[in-house]
Amino acid sequence: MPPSRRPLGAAPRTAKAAAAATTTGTVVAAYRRHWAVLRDDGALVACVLKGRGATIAAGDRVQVASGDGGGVIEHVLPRRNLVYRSDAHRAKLVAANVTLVVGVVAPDLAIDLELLDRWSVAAEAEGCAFVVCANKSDDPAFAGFLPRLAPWQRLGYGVIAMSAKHDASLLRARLLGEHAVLVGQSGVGKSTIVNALVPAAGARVGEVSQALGSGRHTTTESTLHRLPDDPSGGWIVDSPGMTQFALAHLEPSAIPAAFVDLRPWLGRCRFRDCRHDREPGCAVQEAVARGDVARHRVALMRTLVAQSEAARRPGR
Ligand SMILES: Nc1nc2c(ncn2[C@@H]2O[C@H](COP(=O)(O)OP(=O)(O)OP(=O)(O)O)[C@@H](O)[C@H]2O)c(=O)[nH]1
Ligand SMILES: [Mg+2]
Ligand SMILES: [Zn+2]
Repeated sequence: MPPSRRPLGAAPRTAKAAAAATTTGTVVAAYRRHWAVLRDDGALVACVLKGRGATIAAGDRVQVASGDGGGVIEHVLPRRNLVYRSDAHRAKLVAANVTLVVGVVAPDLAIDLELLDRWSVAAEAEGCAFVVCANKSDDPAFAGFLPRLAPWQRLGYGVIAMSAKHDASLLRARLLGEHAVLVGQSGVGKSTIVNALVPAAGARVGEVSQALGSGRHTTTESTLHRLPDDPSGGWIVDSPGMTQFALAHLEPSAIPAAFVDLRPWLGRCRFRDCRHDREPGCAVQEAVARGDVARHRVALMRTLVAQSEAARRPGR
């Protein structure tokens, strides 16, 4: 939808009009070289970027000038964080200014539960809360699936069991006032959840594509939706499904503290630069030996640190 236009080249008549030509807004979707921005006055405008090279993701706050038939992003306002995800081939921005990461899983798919660890680490590293959404509670396999999520509950993360097809109110209550992103493998129901929470979302779901005869319908870009009737301005980002979630972009030194269960032991090892492997006096390995920390969590931490260091090595 284009913003109100004035004839090309005509100067704004008053100082007030000049001020009105620039407004702030929130990026709702990012495409290759253009962005959909929801201006604070409620208008949705297609924008291009002034200059080049800026990183812009859904959730970014931007200063937008009215242009001919659209808008121009003049600059990106300072952001509190930027949630990334990556696979073996490339990194992808998920969203900016996030307060809550929602990891969605479902019983009917071969779910790689290590992804829950990776999502929670991504959330902790960006200063976000993390919650697990166990979707498709109407599926017969759900009763056998839910107990598998107990380890994340023990780490202190909430687990919300629900069926997006029937009732998303438990999740909605958790989302109020949050700037949330849904992450999860393809087909777990992220777009169905967004449709249940935001009736006007028009988020694309499997049924749509079936109706169109094109088989599965997969989300290809992150898209932000404002939660209706949330006076505190909550929003939710639907993101494309991914089977891998590499975190090579995280600072190696920041990774151990992103594991909530390791935090109490960090800084207590005999060596200040302890890698928590086989060093004598390693408080983390001692916690593993006592059964206070799961061995696979430390193994994942060390894998992520090694990958992050490898990605920073010169000549790569
Ligand atoms: N039984 C059941 N099916 C569901 C539920 N939620 C979603 N589905 C179905 O699961 C399939 C995938 O749903 P989507 O919402 O497209 O999944 P998605 O996570 O957005 O997938 P991608 O966009 O590929 O990442 C569709 O056929 C939905 O109808 C649920 O609560 N119960
Ligand atoms: Mg989807
Ligand atoms: Zn150690």
